[in-house]
Amino acid sequence: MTDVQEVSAAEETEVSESQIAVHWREEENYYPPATFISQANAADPAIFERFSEEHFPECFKEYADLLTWDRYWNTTLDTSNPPFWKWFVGGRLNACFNCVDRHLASSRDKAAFIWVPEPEDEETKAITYQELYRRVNEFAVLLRDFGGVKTGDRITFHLPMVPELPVSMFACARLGVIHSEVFGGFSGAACGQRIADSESRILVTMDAYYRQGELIDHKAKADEAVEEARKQGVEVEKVLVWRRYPGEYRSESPMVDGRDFFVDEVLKDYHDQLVEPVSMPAEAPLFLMYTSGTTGQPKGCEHSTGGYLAYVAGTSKYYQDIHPEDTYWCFADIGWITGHSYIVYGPLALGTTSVMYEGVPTYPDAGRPWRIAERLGVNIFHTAPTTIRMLRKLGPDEPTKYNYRFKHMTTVGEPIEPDVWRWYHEAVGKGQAVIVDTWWQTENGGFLGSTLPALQPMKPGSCGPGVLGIYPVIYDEQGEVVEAGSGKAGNICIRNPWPGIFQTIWRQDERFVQTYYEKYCRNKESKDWHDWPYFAGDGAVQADDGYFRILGRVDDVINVAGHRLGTKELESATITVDEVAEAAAVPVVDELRGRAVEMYVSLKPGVDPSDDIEGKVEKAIETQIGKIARPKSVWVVPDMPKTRSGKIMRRVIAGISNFADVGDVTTLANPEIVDEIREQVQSEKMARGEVPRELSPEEMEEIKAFGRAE
Ligand code: 6R9
Repeated sequence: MTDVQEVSAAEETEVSESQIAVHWREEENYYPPATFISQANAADPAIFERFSEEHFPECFKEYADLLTWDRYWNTTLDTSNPPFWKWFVGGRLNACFNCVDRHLASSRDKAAFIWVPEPEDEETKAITYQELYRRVNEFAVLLRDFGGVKTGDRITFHLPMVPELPVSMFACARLGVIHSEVFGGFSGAACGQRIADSESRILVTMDAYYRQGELIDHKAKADEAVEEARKQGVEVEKVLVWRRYPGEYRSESPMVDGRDFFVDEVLKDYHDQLVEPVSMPAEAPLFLMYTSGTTGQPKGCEHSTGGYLAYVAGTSKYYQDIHPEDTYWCFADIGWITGHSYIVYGPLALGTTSVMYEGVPTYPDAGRPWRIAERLGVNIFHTAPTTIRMLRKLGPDEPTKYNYRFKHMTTVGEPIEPDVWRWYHEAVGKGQAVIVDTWWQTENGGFLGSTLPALQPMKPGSCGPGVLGIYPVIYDEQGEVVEAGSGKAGNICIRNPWPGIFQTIWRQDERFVQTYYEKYCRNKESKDWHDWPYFAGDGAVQADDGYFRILGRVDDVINVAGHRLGTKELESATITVDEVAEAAAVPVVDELRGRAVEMYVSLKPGVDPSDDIEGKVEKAIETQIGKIARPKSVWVVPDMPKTRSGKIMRRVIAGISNFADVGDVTTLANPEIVDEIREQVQSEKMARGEVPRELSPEEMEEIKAFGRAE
């Protein structure tokens, strides 16, 4: 078929806007080994009945009962002001007490955190529950007496992956102060904006930290942050600076007299002091976590104390299969929701040992994670597809060289290509570990979609069904249910409230309702939760067996001549080419077809770019998806622009492909790659005479909105 014939064929096909063509083949099931099942926290299928819809919302008592309450609640779920759901109303508790104090009696000398610095010759530090208790108390007293904060105030942290971060979090939680951690890799300006939005008067930061073998000067960003916040009308009174090496200042940035203080110096005044945990209402906010939408300012997702903590404790127990004696390593950054829920609050609520690593996965080489796992006896491992791809790319055979054994592994953050999943299973998991592919969002507190590891088989590329007590549904644009097994995609929604759901966007109730509930609300007057499905903003398809395959953000769809193609399926097809390590699909404005696809690929080490690869990628897409999806160009680039949580910034490369503005790149993990790719792609396009016409304002908006990541 010629292009023109394809276009008319496509026009004849009726494709509703919510339906993304889904071309994936069904993958085979994998079953958990008997050794896993025999020890699993959730091994009895009766659990499904306990969490069935007829037992909602009382089923979540099981999660709340994992916590120690100062006062038990009287109403499990209050729906009187939809969609501002309140969980465990009347209950009181303290999150710090639940994660620290209550473990002292049985586990005083057990490691709460094991911290691995990036430099391999620096000593790994174990912080016992007793030590954590002492450090949290001292810092809490400092915040109260020196910082002058009180219950309900906000404090912004701009901290890297160091033990001082959870210490600071728990200190706030102890006082009922709301913490807002800004990912350490973000710019000073990004931090300042979040300080202003949350009206924090105190910024907690660090002088320096290691990344990729380099001691990064971090304090400099605090000055920019304070400046930006001031521009936005908020004055930071104190900047509290932890030091990577207490007593030694490793930043070039001068300390501002009367504003900046070294925490290790001020702490001397609070040596061994204790403060009682403040008993907080279940629905008091515990923290803010900022996330970006496609438009507008970042949203401060406000998470509750009781509902959130119950939800992360419950899901850590059943889905992470954490037992107190496990050594659990979630290889994510605490500056991301995954780290809050599944490095800090969930695992510590269960009293386990949580491993924290300061640096990058491949420093000094791709064997690093496996050396850490072997040395510390890690048996539960949790990371993101981007890390898995990187480790596969740089050291496909490294895991076999180390003698560790994982019983359980997690992937989170992005759809994982089945090919990558299989490497994770075979090479990293040595064919013996169960895998959970957990789908959820910053807004959600904890997992929404996953298999229950001992009771449901795994299927590469699919997260599984809704987790216990979560009832997902796929709607089309008209609000009609898209049936499982229909092969059609649509918008995945959650029909019911759950304890981990965020309470609102900080100080933006209207935006909260509009973004997440307006689309499918059946009756705005209704106080019945059934009328208020939660709109997640992800496209998904549900197979016959009830498993969901997440296609990515609904904005990540490329409409080629009326065919809506999910970026993820294009990328999955591309990654089946042997030489390819990572792939990203973006739209380019195309006179004939409206939009055309451009693929960006990075190659495995040792593979040289060649025309050959371009051909192979085209062929893979043609055979696995169809001619309509054939990319207009395939660009072999050294690396993809990524957020610090590893999500590929498709809007940046879409901007490059369309000769449009790439927007703010200051929060990228690797901003330097942007110019490099732009130079490469645009000069080649100019040489080929492929410079697109000037985009209309609407097209500009579309390109800018492409993808969700910051
Ligand atoms: C936890 C986290 C949320 C978005 C979400 C979706 C994507 C997350 C996924 C996944 C496919 C998974 N996502 N987990 N897609 N499979 N297992 O990542 O939160 O940073 O807010 O991102 O990430 O598109 O909507 P957050």
